Amino acid sequence: MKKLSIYLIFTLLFSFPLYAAKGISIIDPYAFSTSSKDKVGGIYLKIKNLTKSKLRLVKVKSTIAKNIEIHKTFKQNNVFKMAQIPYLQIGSNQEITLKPGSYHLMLIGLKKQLKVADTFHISLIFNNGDIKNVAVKVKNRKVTSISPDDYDHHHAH
Ligand SMILES: [Cu+2]
Repeated sequence: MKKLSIYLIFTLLFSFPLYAAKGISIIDPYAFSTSSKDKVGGIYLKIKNLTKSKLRLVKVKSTIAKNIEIHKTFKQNNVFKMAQIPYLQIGSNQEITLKPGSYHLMLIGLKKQLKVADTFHISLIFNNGDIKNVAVKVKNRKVTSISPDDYDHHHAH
């Protein structure tokens, strides 16, 4: 009898996180700190699609910037460039990592300086109607290695 109840507790403990993770998970959203003059910034995070169908991240909103674009970084003639893409597709049971030098979310028209340890909120809108509201943590740029070209493109006037 005791064995059975322990078994049940274990089953509940281990099945709950799986159940809770079903759907879309947004993991470790962060942005880099900016200077007072910066009008752009990057947001990085991991998206897990645990649904049975492929998903598209189609829009990102926040009150901290006028606009948030979905960007990809690519290499052209040995120079890193970035471009806006209309959506980010994540296959069923797949994950995608937005990171410096790769896919990222670009804050355009920042309304507030991003300071280390601050947090701000963004809403990620998916094509299936799901909306994920997450807090983005601001990190010191120097802490993480970054391809400087990722940023220079937007800074070129
Ligand atoms: Cu960008």
